[in-house]
Amino acid sequence: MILCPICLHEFAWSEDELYERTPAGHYQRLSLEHASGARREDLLRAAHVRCPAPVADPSLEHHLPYTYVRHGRPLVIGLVGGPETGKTHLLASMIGAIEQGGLRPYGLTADAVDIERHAEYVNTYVHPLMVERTALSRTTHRATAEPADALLVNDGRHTTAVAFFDIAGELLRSSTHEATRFVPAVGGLLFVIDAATRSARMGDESFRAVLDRLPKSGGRLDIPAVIAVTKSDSVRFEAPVDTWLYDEPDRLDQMDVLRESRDVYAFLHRRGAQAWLSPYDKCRKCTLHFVSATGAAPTDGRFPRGVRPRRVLAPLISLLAMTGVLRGYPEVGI
Ligand SMILES: Nc1nc2c(ncn2[C@@H]2O[C@H](COP(=O)(O)OP(=O)(O)O)[C@@H](O)[C@H]2O)c(=O)[nH]1
Ligand SMILES: [Mg+2]
Ligand SMILES: [Zn+2]
Repeated sequence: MILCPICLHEFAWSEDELYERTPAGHYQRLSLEHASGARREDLLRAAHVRCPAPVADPSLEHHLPYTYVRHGRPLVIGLVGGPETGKTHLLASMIGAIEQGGLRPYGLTADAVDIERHAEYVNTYVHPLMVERTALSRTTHRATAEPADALLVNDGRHTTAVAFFDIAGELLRSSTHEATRFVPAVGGLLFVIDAATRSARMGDESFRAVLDRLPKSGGRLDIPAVIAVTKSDSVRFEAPVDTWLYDEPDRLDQMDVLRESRDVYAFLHRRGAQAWLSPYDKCRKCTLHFVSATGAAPTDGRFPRGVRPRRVLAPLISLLAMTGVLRGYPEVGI
């Protein structure tokens, strides 16, 4: 049985039903009947398996690479935070940074799980933000249980599908809404806090909605979590935010993550934002980060001087390390 990282449908698959992708982007049945040895391996590397989940519309049909199906379960990462905290911009900025090779310093490469869907995500979110310099409108946000994007992350030996879910905070309070279907499958949590907010009310609710729904042992959650304080550009003149934001190394090291976590904790604590720290209290493994998805606030829906993301991959790197996708990067204990 495998878990589809695109729709979270669980299904069994067999080698007799493989597909290949044509240059035009269609999928057709692939026969391995007369292939053996190296030729067979070659065909398998490019083969796909069709996800049998029923879809409302044929364009939603999707295929998973055989390389993924062979390697097991996806890592499902859920972005959690109240409305307008900056989740959608942060994710677009993270995927943009990955597209630009941001995982390479860690020895990781990334490919699309589904080429068409990834391209659609890039065209709808990443490109408008990074290239056209426009702020993403709320109307582009979908309220379904589909992940925003899914990538195959490879460390040279293992491939893991990493699926990102960006769900509107208000929907998380309902345990029956379609959009919250990802919650039980989640393997990593990315809690998003707006650096400029003073009120802890909404964030607290969406955080609690998720934290309450996940199984705990000894009162605590074993799912690794990160807290990303986004829009940190809006508090950039406050020490020590400035040093973290504008002094970004190519490759994070352990001590940096530890020191940054302490600084973010102190920053939130000082603002009386204890409610925001609940993931830190509830999750056994949790690191904290200052990030900026855009580098500045938009003016009339645009970023006239371009979008300059800061430290957007740090929370992801920490999650990949804590979940074991990124090996040889020992965990931080805070
Ligand atoms: N200053 C600043 N504004 C941001 C940043 N990221 C997002 N925003 C703005 O915050 C608002 C909400 O962002 P959005 O990603 O839609 O929030 P979501 O509802 O949590 O998905 C939008 O107006 C964005 O332009 C950032 O890093 N810095
Ligand atoms: Mg959003
Ligand atoms: Zn599926």
